[in-house]
Amino acid sequence: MGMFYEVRNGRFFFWSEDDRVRLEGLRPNIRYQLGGNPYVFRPYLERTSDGARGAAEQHGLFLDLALREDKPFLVIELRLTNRGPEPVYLESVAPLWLPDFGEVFVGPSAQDWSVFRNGYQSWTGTRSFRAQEVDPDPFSTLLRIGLIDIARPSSGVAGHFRSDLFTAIANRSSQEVLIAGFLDGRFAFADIEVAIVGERCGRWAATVHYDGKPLPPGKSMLVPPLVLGVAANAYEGLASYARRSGQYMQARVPERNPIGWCSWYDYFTSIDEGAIRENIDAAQRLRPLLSLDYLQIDDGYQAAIGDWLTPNAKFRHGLARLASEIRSAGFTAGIWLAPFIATRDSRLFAEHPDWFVQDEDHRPRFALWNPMWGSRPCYALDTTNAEVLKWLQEVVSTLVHQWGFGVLKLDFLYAAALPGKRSDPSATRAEALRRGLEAMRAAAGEDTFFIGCGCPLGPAVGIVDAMRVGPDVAPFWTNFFSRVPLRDLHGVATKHAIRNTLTRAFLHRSWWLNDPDCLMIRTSRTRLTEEEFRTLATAILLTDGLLVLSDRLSGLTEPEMDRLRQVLELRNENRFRAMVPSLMDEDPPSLLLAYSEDQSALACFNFADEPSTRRLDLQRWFPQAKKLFHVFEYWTNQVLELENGTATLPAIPAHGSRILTLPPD
Ligand code: 9PG
Repeated sequence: MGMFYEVRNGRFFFWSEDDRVRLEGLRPNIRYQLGGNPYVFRPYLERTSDGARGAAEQHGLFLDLALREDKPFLVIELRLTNRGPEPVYLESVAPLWLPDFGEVFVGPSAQDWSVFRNGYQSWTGTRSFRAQEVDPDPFSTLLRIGLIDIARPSSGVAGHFRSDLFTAIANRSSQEVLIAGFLDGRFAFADIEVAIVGERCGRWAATVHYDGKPLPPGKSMLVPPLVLGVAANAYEGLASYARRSGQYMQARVPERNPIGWCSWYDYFTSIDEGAIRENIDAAQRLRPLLSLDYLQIDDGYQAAIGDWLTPNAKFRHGLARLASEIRSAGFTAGIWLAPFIATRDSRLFAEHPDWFVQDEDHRPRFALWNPMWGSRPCYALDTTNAEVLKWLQEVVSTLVHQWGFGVLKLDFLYAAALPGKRSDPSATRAEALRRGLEAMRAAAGEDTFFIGCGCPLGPAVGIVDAMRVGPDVAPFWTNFFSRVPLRDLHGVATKHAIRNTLTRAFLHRSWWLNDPDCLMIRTSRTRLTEEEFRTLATAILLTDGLLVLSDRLSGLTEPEMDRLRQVLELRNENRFRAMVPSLMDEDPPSLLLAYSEDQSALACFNFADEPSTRRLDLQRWFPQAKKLFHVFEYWTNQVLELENGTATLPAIPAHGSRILTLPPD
């Protein structure tokens, strides 16, 4: 489906083939400072002969806008040139912005709209919202700092949504979905804002945030291109956006999706050398059934947050030895670190108090307080400081080249992008983070597998191999904390992790490998029910996400081994490509389609707290269902009859899921 455009009276008009989607009267909107004064520049672009270009000028700041078609998208490209004698300090550049008299139209009644709101970082809850809903930020500043962008909080107003980098806007009664997104999120944060006021869309803006970055005299720069398109299906539209932007940003997408083990979700910080050894042995014994690629030591080995090369008393023989034991057993050794933060009681902080981002009061920028790490706060490192980058490279180089770690789980990465004063004021917050990541990649070399975590998405594309796309799983479904202060959306809860696994599935293999977080196989030391375990496994496997186990492997019982066998059976034969058909209609989405060469599957989730039955018209998604008389249900081993391609699922228990498997088309 194509998108058409026109420039009239200096304003842009876009519409779809059957006119269900329209954006009318848009203009660029640029905010900057010059000589200490703030200005806005909202030009009516004069069109050139082909209609696809426009130019304007204010204070020597030249803007050149070009529109081109790159099917199925229209690409809007802005170039800014400073022809004045002084630097222009850019606050924000919106390639497209809607003044009051403009209009956005996605089918009739705006009240029937649904807006996909992508979150800022790995852990930010991501979902679609209906026009009447409020996007709820975590309850307190203390919680917000590690989950959303504190510089861009939610407005808290019903119908007002701000989505990081990309969005989809759908209307119930329309077959067309508007897709909008920036092709490049590496060097500046950007978002798309939509406000639905009554029956209308009162605001639409696609904005790049430059955080006061100077554009020196005589210099010119390209603003991240914005793409607009219409799709019949939001998921497919977002998936083609993800492919296009992934290519643009030169994403790293390893061909092989490794299987790992991580110490966190059974031991938490209570790990020691003995525990790691026990798991090395157990992982070897697992071999005929499962060949793990890597064993990763998580949080708990370090003397302090920030002192990554100094192990604590529980790791007396050091990490090099443990890494070599992991390698001798035939696995890649992995290690966790939070490279951009340090606690007040670390040696790093004591020795280099000047290496940190500063807040408004010239104090080190507070980055988080984690009760698991004691009473001291953590601060954010200034990754625009050359000495900090050198130190980061030493840490990574030691871990990788001297001690032999081949997998690095890099956590709490958002800290490098927190607002504040840095030694290089010309870097945007995204650039600061990117420089820290680039330094680590350069030190590690190309063969080290990076897993990003707690990370704003754009700046990590092309650097990490895998990226956590949701909050932490936990040995429980939800709890009071995740339901109330975290708004049943953000932060630690298996339910929240599963939601993001589904809502961000289209990024997989376009921006990186998606890491949906660990699968816990165990049946004890967990409050997850059998049904909840299956739901987690279903989401991880059918989206082809990274499969990482996180149990004491030595203690796995026979029923737990059966669970593992069942999970591996589903994975081994397939590399699934996922599709979430109800992305815009439900939260969390209850359906997941998965296609592979030898099998198709339809998963149905019951996120409700009581059992529910479902009738599923399989023909809608699988033409082959027409010729079938029955389908198999994977978890219960039942055979279900098909009537005209429709299956009736017996009641799915609370938080449970079912997988119907079909032959490929
Ligand atoms: C280790 C863990 C695991 C996990 C990561 C990350 O805000 N907080 O206090 C907070 C604590 C832990 C956390 C996220 C937030 O989890 O996602 O896989 O590595 O760190 O500490």
